Amino acid sequence: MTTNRALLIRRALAGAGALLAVFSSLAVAELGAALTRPEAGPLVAVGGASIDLTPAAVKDWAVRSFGTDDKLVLRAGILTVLALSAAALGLLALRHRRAGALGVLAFGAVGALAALGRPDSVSWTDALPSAAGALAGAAVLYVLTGRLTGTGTGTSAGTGAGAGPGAGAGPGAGAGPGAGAGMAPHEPDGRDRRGFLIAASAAAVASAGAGTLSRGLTAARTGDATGARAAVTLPAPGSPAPAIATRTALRLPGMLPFTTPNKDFYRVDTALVVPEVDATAWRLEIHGTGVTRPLTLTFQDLLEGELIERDITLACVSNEVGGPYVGTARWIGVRLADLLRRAGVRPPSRGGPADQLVARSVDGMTLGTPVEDVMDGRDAMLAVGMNGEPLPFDHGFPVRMVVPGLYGYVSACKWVEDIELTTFDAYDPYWVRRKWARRAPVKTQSRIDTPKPFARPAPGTVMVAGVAWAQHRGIDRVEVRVDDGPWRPADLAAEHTSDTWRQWSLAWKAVPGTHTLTVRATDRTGETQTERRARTMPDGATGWHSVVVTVT
Ligand SMILES: Nc1nc2c(c(=O)[nH]1)N[C@H]1C(S)=C(S)[C@@H](COP(=O)(O)O)O[C@H]1N2
Ligand SMILES: [Mo]
Repeated sequence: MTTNRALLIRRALAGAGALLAVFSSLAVAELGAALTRPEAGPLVAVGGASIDLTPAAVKDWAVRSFGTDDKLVLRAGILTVLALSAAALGLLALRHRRAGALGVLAFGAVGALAALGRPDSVSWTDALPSAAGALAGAAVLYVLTGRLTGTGTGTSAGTGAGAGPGAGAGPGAGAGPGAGAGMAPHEPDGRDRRGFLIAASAAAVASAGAGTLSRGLTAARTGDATGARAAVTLPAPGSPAPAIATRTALRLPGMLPFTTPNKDFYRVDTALVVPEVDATAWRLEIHGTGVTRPLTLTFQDLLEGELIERDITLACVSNEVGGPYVGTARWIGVRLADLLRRAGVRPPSRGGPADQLVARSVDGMTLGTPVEDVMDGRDAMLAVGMNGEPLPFDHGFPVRMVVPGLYGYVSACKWVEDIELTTFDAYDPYWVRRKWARRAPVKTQSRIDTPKPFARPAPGTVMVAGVAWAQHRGIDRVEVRVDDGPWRPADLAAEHTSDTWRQWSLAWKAVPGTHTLTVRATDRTGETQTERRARTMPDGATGWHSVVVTVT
């Protein structure tokens, strides 16, 4: 009974010790990362590697289910795996102390390899944070389990079996006068809980210190980047966007604003740490096949260029029918086609040898865009501003691409630092390697924003309203159907430009009962949205958006 209990306690302490070892190693590793490169920390590196290794379907599901919280969920998942492995390592260490410590080192090796394998890793030093963390964690586990197995060395303090909860009945309970002197022999069964607690507290305090320090360093770094961003003044664009007319932006209750505020703009990317690029050190290289004059541009070069300002609706290929990953912003930037011409690039239709433009971001993401689309006269740009301010960090500061009419994953590279002209045959960028389509023009879509699903409006006139988009083709017609009734034309708000979504509304005479409202749009090429349901993979969802409401 007592032995059983003692064993249980020892196991529990071993588990706790191993958890502490993991905590220490993460704290030390994150401190190392804060001192060198935040992206080289094990959580970020392993998280990033898992994102890259996750099958596209699962990733798509994660984006759909958790939205922008997908990264939080991933982090929680990694920590859970670590905690469970720690418990196992703790038990192992009770029997084989070295093996336990080696186990921690193995986890460190995973972190180090993940860090070195990241596409943005440029130096072997990226392995250092994980290595340092693993050594610290292994040492903590080794020392702590030593206290539990009686093989500990050095300054163990004590007798105190009585310190454990519920162990008061045994002989030698309570701290005798000799306790803490560091000379007392171990208990006969080799337990040294007091020594364990002292060592554990020391490790906990040191780790918490390391954690706090790394947070402080990260905050200081963020402060610098934020300061640099705040110091940016966007010049007035030479070619401003037309004002948004009141007949363009309906003001109906339940409808989203025509221009999506930055704080509400959807965010989809693989970055676990949002890159905080120092705009003053930023450079963009334009080079590759058919480039006769390679360019290196600074942020200042772009600001001093001819700036255009355009309202453009951006959509994600992972957006399901009726989904939220679409938004409209007022972008300021430099025409990408102008820069490409300066570099000597000709589009394929003029005999240029490159048909794909691969944009690469500071975090190693690659997106491939048809050169023809970028140079066909549309407002493809390197954007520096979003809704009147420099790009938010989340949305690509200092510079990102925006190309009207294409899904984000084939056009909208954030934190871009390199543009290479190549061919679709020669290179598959990130998402294409994960089975998404090479070319992905935005599909014509429409969405009911009000009433909300399962709303219970009163009978009488109910405003049905929403948005429709077919960037760069434009929306010509939106129709709404109640149950299986006839399609009725909705009232279209004025078109702002063919690159933006178009709002629509319909006054519906609602009669009691449960009804299904369905919407479909027709773009200016005359093509009506297909009813056929397609998944987001590989080139965007199709189907009609429906909302079920009960009129009472
Ligand atoms: N560097 C980088 N750029 C990126 C991505 C990314 O993961 N990394 N995601 C792309 C995708 S899939 C989309 S839909 C848009 C989203 O841009 P937003 O987050 O500003 O809305 O960015 C694109 N640009
Ligand atoms: Mo996307």
